[in-house]
Amino acid sequence: QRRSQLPSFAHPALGATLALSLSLGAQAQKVETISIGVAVAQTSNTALLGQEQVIGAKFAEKFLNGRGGINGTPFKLVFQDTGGDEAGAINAFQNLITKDRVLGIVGPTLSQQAFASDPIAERAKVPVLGPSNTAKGIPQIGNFIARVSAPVAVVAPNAVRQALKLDPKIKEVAVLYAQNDAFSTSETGTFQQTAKDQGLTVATVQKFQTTDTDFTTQVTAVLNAKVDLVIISGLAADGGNLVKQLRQLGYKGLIIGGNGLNTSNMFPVCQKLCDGVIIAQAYSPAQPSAANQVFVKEYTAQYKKAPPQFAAQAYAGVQVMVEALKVIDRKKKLNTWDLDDLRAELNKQILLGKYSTPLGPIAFDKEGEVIQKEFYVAQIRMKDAKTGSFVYLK
Ligand code: 1QQ
Repeated sequence: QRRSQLPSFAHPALGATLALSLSLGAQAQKVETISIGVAVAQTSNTALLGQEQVIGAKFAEKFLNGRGGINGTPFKLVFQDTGGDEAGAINAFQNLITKDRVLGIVGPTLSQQAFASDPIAERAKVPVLGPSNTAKGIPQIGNFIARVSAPVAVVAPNAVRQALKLDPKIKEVAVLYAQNDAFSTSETGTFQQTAKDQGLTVATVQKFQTTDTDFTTQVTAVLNAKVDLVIISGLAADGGNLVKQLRQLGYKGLIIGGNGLNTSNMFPVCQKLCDGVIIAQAYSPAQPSAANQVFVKEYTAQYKKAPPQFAAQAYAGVQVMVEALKVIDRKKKLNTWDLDDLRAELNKQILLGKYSTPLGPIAFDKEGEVIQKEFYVAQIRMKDAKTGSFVYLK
């Protein structure tokens, strides 16, 4: 009962006056540095995914500033670690909005976090680009929320179709998902529907938690169901352990991993037993656009490996913000704007633009959903316990 804790003089009208004058005070803020916030997981198990986003964003900062930044003025990325949970994402967003005064935010890592933190940016009228939020319903959180990460509904079915291409005899499927994660519950819905649409029988559906480490119960159920395909929607640590335990206990068939398993940072978890896992991709280093080919060339020169999906998407998120800011700056120099107005203008411009990114040409619909054409499927190939790669399938 918050209301009863208010001091007796706190009349609602007084509260409104106070809030108004505070927001007027904030509006007087001019834009001094061109700061873009990056709120991704740098710690916790979610950092297995977030680390690649940090690399992709930092690469964008260096690469795009090297090519003139915002019409000759460099921009700055401000990183705030979200950790792996909702509270961490909320805290990172609040810091970026009120302390760092960023123009827009690329983040957070998980859809589970986005459903908690994006409403904060929406209320503050700060544009957000989700770099990896793929659950159903993300752009619909609000007018200031868009994403460069194509939704599970369009990405995930590609993995099932590819599995059937590799083995047309597949009939029975086991589906497993992390029930405490919004992305995983969204993705498993798509996987289960796609399996049925492809004429497959979902023989068993098993649930787990992203914090689980022992999957004996679920693996036993999968083995008893005698399936020829296993489809996992979880995150990297739990997903990797699940793959490992499926193989250790004797499962021999194909495994599809969802987007949460889409990182080589999972290799230390399942090691050689990661081999063969099929994962749909919203990015390919082979995408032939000039924007992607120069990105791949310079990224590979710097990191000695091809860019992974999460790095490419984080790069694209920063790139979209930068290109939208360039357009605005050409009409009215960024340092002459007031912060609130520029944030609102940036949001408008993001949605209006068309962008040549490493993901291929992208744009946004009026809700902020990414419009992207090309998707791919890759398969993990382990050379030994430590080293492996994602091999793109035809
Ligand atoms: C989401 C995801 C994650 C697995 C990406 C890191 O797709 O949470 O929406």
